[in-house]
Amino acid sequence: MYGSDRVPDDSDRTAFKRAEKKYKLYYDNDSKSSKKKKQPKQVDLSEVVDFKSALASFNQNRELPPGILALCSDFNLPVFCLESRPGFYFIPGALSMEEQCRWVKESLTSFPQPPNRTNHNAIYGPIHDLFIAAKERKVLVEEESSLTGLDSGPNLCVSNVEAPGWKFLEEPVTSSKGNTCKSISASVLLRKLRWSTLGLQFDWSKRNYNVSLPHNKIPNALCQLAKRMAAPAMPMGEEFQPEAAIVNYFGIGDTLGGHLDDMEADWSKPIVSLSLGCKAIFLLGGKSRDDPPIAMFLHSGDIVLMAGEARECFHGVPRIFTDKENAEITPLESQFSHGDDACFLEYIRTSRININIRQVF
Ligand SMILES: O=C(O)CCC(=O)C(=O)O
Repeated sequence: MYGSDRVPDDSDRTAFKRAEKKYKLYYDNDSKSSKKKKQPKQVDLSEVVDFKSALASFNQNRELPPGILALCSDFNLPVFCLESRPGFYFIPGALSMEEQCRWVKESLTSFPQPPNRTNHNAIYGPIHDLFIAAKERKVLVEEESSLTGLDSGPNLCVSNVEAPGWKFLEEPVTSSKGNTCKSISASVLLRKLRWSTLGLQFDWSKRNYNVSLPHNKIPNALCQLAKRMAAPAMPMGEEFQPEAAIVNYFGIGDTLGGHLDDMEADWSKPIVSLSLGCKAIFLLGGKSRDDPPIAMFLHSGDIVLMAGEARECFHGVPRIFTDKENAEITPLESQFSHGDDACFLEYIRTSRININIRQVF
């Protein structure tokens, strides 16, 4: 087929791609053209594993759907495994509502703070206090070089020869030449936040950890949580040392394509992955993209561990549900619906946050 301009059909795709396409958010064509709000296309979710209902049935009568096993351990929460994917563990509802609120807040306020890097670094350099700036409806404005701004009037963009960059201001400003300085609102930047990295910094361009980049240690409380939750994946009682974390932020229509996390030295150590906010579909494939993946729901408060053989399995997130009926975040919304928390509420009701914690060496 080389050189042909035939449009690829489903049979050309890997099993993983086909599943991504099946669950991805599409809109009904009809509703697009009408003035009515776009309606998401209906998806058949009957094959999506729901560990929340598996837990309910397990608690009621010790019964589990075929292929799902309950881990026997002295861990203080029910832990489920998949017969066909050794090394994969699912802890439904592992985080209390207080813990979920805490990590949502930290993910938006302290985790994107320099020296932690975010997807915005490449364009804007380090940005401080993005969430506060968004709350205060500020705009990020490009500073004009002092050479052009030296004898300008009071409207000039802030000059700084040493480190021209970007700065939060109350409103867009006019440059010395009378042009409006480049600017973007903080709330748009917050919406466009896709990832931040904690601890050892991951360099996406080189796909490795760059130990020479300035970094802080992973906050102690997150470290302790990850150590505690990693225990079911380490039955010999080994220690899990959290050294790096990637925080993924998902808005409406965002996805995370199928991939492997293969830059860590010791794959026997788990990746501890926390879900917060809107419900999502997680695809757990096999060692080849041609292996049909298992689809499962991730709810706010769930924890997934991937260790050993499961580290070699392709995985991704093709869908988050932001509509009221499917997002399943009413309890979290109520937690955030008082006083000073309205900004968190506004963000999380159409978003999902994933924090995945890793031992690198
Ligand atoms: O968002 C998730 O639950 C999965 C994240 C993930 O696979 C990753 O960051 O490598």
